[in-house]
Amino acid sequence: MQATAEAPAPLKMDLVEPVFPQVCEYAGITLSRYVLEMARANPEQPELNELVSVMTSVERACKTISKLVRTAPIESSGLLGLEEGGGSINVQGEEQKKLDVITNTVLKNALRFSGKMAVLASEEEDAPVGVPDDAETNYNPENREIIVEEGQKYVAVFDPLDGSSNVDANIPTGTIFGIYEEPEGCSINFGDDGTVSDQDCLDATLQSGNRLVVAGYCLYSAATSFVVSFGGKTCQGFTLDESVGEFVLTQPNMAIPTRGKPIYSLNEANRWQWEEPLRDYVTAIQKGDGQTGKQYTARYLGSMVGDIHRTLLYGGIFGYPGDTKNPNGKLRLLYEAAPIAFLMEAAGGLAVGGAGERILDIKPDNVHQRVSCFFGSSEDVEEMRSYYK
Ligand code: AHM
Ligand code: MG
Repeated sequence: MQATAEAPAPLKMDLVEPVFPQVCEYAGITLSRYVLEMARANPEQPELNELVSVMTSVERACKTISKLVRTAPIESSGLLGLEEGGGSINVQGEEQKKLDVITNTVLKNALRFSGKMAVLASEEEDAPVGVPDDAETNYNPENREIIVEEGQKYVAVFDPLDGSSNVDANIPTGTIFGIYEEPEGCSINFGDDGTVSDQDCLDATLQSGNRLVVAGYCLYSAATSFVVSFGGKTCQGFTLDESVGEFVLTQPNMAIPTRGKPIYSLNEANRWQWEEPLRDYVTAIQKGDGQTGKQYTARYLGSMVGDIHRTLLYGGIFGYPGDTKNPNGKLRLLYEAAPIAFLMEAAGGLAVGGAGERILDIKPDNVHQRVSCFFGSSEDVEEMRSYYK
């Protein structure tokens, strides 16, 4: 059984994976080397060289956020608790933590100064923000011939600290990011004062996940893990070696088991608001009456990046379904569900919405749009969908 009826749209890039015939026995394969080799392995895609600086910025921001999250519980750091003592609310009506705001600034600045960004959209920003190219002003003040070439520009979407409501209790959190190319024919027009029209930014930002060129997450837990897919064909896992401050390849070519460990991961407090087929599925796997005959166990952190990391490694199913109170669930399509769906499919898993549609094929209508979603081992996700037939 297929979870989606129509043939999915192809991915944006078809990349040759880098090979590593020689590996330094002391340093291993670092994330920086992987990204550089990816550009060398695909010389016919020169824009990958520009993605190198974008990825360097994301990597640096994640290392900084990892350090901030780790030191936050130390009282003198003053990083825990709510922004402005609790009065600060983001555009989605949620209270902002101090760390939500700080980590948003860290990631935003890192990306802005990569010089490759056209637009940035974040869970913590009301609307996408344009990034004016300041190269000419900074390096060509006398209006001489342009010395800094304009290259491919990118659109970044991110959730700087997903699961931040857990952070005071030292429960894992994560950064989720996705990088799109600026759409063809799109030119973001900056006014004399450097402002950009909301519509220009929106048009560049509202792309479906199958247009992603890179997506990934960084999990801040007992170790800091960075999982990334270039092009959506493979999924690579790195771990931060804190002694040298480098991400090292520890889980090459991550592949989610077709049928996972018997684990389901859902906020079951919402069970009585779920659709009946979903309730029936969960009841069946709890009793050992599902296709495997095994009794499933529940694992739910309430912090998606941690739940997704476990699901990628062990398999099973994770979801945040819509319910009668919130028909589209809780998770945001653009900067939460789509980047995770990109990784999940790259690892051989499935990522579907509430009607069984492929999440990567859903085109967002607005930046903070929510989507009912399920991710996991293909056989587990298909078994769940079979209850809807
Ligand atoms: P956030 O973006 O405000 O941090 O919320 C997203 C988080 C996810 O990490 C997690 O899967 C979900 O919220 C948990 O929500 P709930 O507490 O309703 O189960
Ligand atoms: Mg979030």
